[in-house]
Amino acid sequence: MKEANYDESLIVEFTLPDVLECLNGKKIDNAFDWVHLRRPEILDIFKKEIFGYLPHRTDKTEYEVLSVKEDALNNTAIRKEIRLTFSMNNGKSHSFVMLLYIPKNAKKPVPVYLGLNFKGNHNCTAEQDVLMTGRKSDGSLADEERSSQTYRWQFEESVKRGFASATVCYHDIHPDEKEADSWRKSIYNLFFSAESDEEFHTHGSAISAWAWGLSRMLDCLEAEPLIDCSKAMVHGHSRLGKTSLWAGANDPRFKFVVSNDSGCTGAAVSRRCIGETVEIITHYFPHWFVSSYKNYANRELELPLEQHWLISLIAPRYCCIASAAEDTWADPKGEFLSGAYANDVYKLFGAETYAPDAMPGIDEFLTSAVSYHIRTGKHDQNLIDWQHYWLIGEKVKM
Ligand code: GTR
Repeated sequence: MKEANYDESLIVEFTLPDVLECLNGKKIDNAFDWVHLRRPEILDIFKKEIFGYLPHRTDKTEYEVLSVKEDALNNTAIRKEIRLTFSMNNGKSHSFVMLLYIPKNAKKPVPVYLGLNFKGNHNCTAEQDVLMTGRKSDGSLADEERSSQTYRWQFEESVKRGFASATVCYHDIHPDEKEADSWRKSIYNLFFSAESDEEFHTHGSAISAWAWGLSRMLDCLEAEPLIDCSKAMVHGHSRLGKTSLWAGANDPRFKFVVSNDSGCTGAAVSRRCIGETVEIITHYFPHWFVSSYKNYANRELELPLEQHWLISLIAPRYCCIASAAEDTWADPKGEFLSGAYANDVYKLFGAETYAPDAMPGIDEFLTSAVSYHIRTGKHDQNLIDWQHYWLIGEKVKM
């Protein structure tokens, strides 16, 4: 395997594939044609080449409120734990538990942040009586520790600012395991009668399963009277940042999409081959993508798409791309550039992103329809990132 390169001078010269040129050669110059002609084409290209197909809705969906706490987070929030159960007429079913905080003083429906977590709902909150979630395919908890990543979630500060916030552990939707048969413990198991694991991996991926889960969380929140689902905001860190972008591309109900340190096959421009590459990512994490994606290893210049196309699928909605200064593996500059290159599409709607030479200083927030920051520190999500997400959240509120 080729070692990761961090030297900009070694980038092989490339031209970007044209986001506005349809497969039949037609050049898009207005928002209507973008929405009806080019956007569906691009969504299909991403499905075929990288992320596969999202499952569709199940025959039956049930929501069971498992607990309600009226004085959560130091009496600032109402906390709910809700089990979402999905079943098919063939008798198969799958469920996961969502943790939800709603501002206690909400007088009218409030906007909501949704995100998946890595280590279980119990790990995201300081509250010790939250159900432990996040099971691997063998049924064991992925992480038994409580409260070690509360800084990534900032629940109390979010509710104080008038936002609800919800999370589910990603393992409970699709286990993050590279074994070829792990999809059989995922939500996909309800839909796929794939004879072989190979057939599944041709069409489905963990990232599509997780993106599907985010949309199902939003369906459930639509039944909550104190939540305004016309103001839903999806966020995700790293592999879950790739997922939030994919969820935002597929589900236009997400009015604000956050990519936190999503890097390779997230916000970063693949053709730059800085930090993680297609070869590296498909070697270590083959299950995140359809199996054919690995054929682009060391052939990034031949990709029939580029990652700014993914940001363009979110236009004209708000998108925030966040990088971290020490996260060179994710190629901060490449993440920034995708936002700039997506401007071709945003401007069809009269919205604007930013110029490719406008990279802001550390910890400065560049706010436009696509916003960007590069935070001090390492690959993570913390209070500084949230300060930017709340800023855009205030725009979504209006
Ligand atoms: C890394 C992977 C990245 C990123 C990260 C994460 O090891 O190479 O693409 O997604 O994992 O999800 O934490």
